[in-house]
Amino acid sequence: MSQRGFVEQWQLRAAFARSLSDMYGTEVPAYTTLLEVSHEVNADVMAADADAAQRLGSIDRVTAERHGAIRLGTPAEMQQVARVFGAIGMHPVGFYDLREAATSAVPVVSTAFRPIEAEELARNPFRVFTSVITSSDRRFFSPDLQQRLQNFLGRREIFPPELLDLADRAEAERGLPSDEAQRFLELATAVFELSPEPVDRAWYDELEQVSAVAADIGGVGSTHINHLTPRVLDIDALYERMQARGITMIDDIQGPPRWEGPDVLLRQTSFRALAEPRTFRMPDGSITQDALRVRFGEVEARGIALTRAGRDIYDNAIVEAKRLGAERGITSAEGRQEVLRELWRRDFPSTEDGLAERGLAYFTHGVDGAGNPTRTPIVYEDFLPASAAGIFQSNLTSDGSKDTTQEATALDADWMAGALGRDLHDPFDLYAAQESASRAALDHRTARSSP
Ligand code: OOG
Ligand code: NI
Repeated sequence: MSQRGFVEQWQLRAAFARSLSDMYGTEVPAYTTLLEVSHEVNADVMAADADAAQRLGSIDRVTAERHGAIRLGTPAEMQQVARVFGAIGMHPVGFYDLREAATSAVPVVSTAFRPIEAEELARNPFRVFTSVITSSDRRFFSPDLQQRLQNFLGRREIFPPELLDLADRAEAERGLPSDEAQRFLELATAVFELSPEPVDRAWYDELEQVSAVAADIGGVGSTHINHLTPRVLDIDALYERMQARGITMIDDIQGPPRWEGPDVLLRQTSFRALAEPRTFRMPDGSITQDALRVRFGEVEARGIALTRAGRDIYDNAIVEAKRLGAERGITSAEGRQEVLRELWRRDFPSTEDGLAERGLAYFTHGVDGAGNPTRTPIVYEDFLPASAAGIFQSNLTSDGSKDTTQEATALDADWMAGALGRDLHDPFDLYAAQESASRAALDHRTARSSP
């Protein structure tokens, strides 16, 4: 029970997710359509079979579930955002190198902030995919451009000191008194609003030559939420209904195919980035109106978390599907789904039992009311680099440029942990710990109840 007038971390997290969602809905009206259609689809899936629909999380959790995506400029900004997320019980998990996963120029590396304990995820699973520009990577930025980019980024202040102070208090005290909680929510939401400040046209365009993502991050004096993604229980139905409402979707649903066996990992799709009015300062000092297309609307369906062995099968299947698709001259999204289904039928067991027996997925173990053993799949809480790259790319207006004769800067999970000044959790370790905790609790129970 929360003490009167004190807002606990999970309540702050849930309130922040709602506040961002309300703000983003006023900025991007198509997002509101996406939410409406998601609710319709989820209601239909629930009506058809409520138990099956809630196999991977209660409908309350799924309805409130969102992930955000943000893009930052420097290790210092990453460290600050980690304090803001730390305040609301979200911790950095996983390292994603989109420079390698993307074929067009996407000069970022990323992590995801999210709750890491099962109870916290059940209370509110809000997560944010957080990327930082790799300004030291010579394939994208010359020494001169790197210097100017770093100077520009070094001058901006994204997180006001008052917000960071409140964040540190909330993290230390595991929540905030309600007045301070309110202030924290206001300040934190404002950080991710689209700024009306004029954008320096020449600087933005120079960065856009390198990469639209670089311009979106380093071409402006603030940051903004790029997308906010609801979870649906039937992503194919959602895709069709969005198209029927006249909203243009990207060609594919990324990730695993729709098939008759268990859903694993994550399936995602998005509507195309929309033209949004922005103000520019031209080289002659005049102010003009134009539009930018950087923000899009994404939606996702979640499946069972795979072990490393399961993940290897997944990664190989995605690569092989690409190769087969090219070899067979396949050009349609449905054709690509067919190839994936063929590989899934070949490589993945068609039942949860099969996944468990072959050690390909994570489950918790328990007993039901009658003392019979039960096994419940653990839902995948993370992201997929190939899908993330696909989503980034399908929404870029140009490929940008990447000088592949240059050496890549080595940036890895350790670099990310150093930038954040915090431990970076490994997603596989978290799922494995959850599985073994459930086994330990079960052994304990069995030991107690045996004579
Ligand atoms: C992040 C793209 C990745 C996902 O769901 O995989 C992502 C971005 O566009 O900033 O959000
Ligand atoms: Ni996303």
